[in-house]
Amino acid sequence: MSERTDRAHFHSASGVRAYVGIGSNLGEPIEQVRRAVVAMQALPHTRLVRLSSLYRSAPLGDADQPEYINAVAMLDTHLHPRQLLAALHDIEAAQGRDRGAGRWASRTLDLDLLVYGDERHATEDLIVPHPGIAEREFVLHPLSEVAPELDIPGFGPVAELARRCDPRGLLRIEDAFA
Ligand code: A4P
Ligand code: MG
Repeated sequence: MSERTDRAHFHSASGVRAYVGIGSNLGEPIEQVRRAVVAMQALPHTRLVRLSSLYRSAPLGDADQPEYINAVAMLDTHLHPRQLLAALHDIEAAQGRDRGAGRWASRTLDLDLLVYGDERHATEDLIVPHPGIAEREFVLHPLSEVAPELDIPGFGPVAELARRCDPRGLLRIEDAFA
């Protein structure tokens, strides 16, 4: 844990604002996303502040797999980034995520820590902001929906990045809380 992270952790009474990317393309994806949201609402020392609409998206990587449902959650948390990531991995596991399936393979649930406050951190087990954040339409569009003013550390304003990212293959399907 870097000194920077500790400062971020103790900085604000409401905790650190973090964003989580949610993705699923197996086993009733919309239901998987809803269950993940319920599980995140139950995380200790964490408050789910806002959730994007759900988006249907064409698979990145191996095209021969079902389309994804993606969304982004805004959290305020007192968990350190590694604690938060471990808790997200626990939620994935509880929803039957098969980690043996390989990178970019179909999955019941993928929870990526996209942004953790103004933290910039890169070690083998944790990279924030998430390295793919600036190229992915299924991340940038829901992220700019929940946080249009966000300046992604090291990448720039999310609204600008989203404007430059072709939303082809992305379809906003519903308000998750509707
Ligand atoms: N890790 C390091 N930093 C992070 C972070 N910020 N958030 C480590 C999450 N995990 C992080 O992740 C692999 C390792 O990265 C973990 O051990 C973790 O400690 P993973 O979730 O086990 O593996 P993965 O998801 O297969 O790999 P990765 O790189 O996260 O893949 P992506 O980038 O999530 O891609 N197409 C559409 N349309 N929508 C999708 O959501 N998702 C993927 C997966 C491919 N295509 C997609 C979508
Ligand atoms: Mg992942």
